[in-house]
Amino acid sequence: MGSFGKFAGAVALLAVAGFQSPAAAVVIVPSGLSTFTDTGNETFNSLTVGSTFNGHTNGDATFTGTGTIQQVPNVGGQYAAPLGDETPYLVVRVGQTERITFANGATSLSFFLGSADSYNTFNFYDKDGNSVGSFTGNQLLSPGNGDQEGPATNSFVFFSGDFKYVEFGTGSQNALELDSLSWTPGQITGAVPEPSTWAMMILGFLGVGFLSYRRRSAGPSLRVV
Ligand SMILES: [Ca+2]
Ligand SMILES: [Ca+2]
Repeated sequence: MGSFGKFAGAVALLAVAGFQSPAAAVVIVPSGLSTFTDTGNETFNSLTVGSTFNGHTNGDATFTGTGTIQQVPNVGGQYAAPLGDETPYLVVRVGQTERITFANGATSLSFFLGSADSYNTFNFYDKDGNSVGSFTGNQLLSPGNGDQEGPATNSFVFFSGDFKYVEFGTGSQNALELDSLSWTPGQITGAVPEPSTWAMMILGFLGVGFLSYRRRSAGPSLRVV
């Protein structure tokens, strides 16, 4: 294979490898923030208390599922507001799930988790539905015993990674309660060029390579000085 052939092969390999950056798994980032403040992309405050708000959209995020909006007063054995929270918040009870799907994926997520329980689940998925992170309430805020009064089980939690959607659940016991949700939009769809764009880019690379090959082959008399 000539030098131009090798060059073109290398360009093709780089084009395939370089644009498929591996997605980062979702990890917990310790926050240490246990004082409730109702801020963020979604405070749930504009939603109707008692509603499932299924299909609600907020910017690039779409909420689907059977979770409901609740607000103080608490209902024993059913749900309790996160510590210090007197505003509307999200509750997921037994048999319910709440999914948040991000149009272009997301690279971070945070919220104030109330009365963390060991059976609360927080599952992250990529655009193909593969798990990229799976956590329990006990992993987020230990000891995950559902305490409604202490900062250990009522605190902001942060996640970092690449994901398309996240799903909240609570197994066979009540309940998962959270508020003050924020996220960073990702680039899952925006980063993938259309096929025609790919063809133009590869042709462009090959053209540059061919010109450089021609210049090298022509000898020193044609060099621009
Ligand atoms: Ca709220
Ligand atoms: Ca709880």
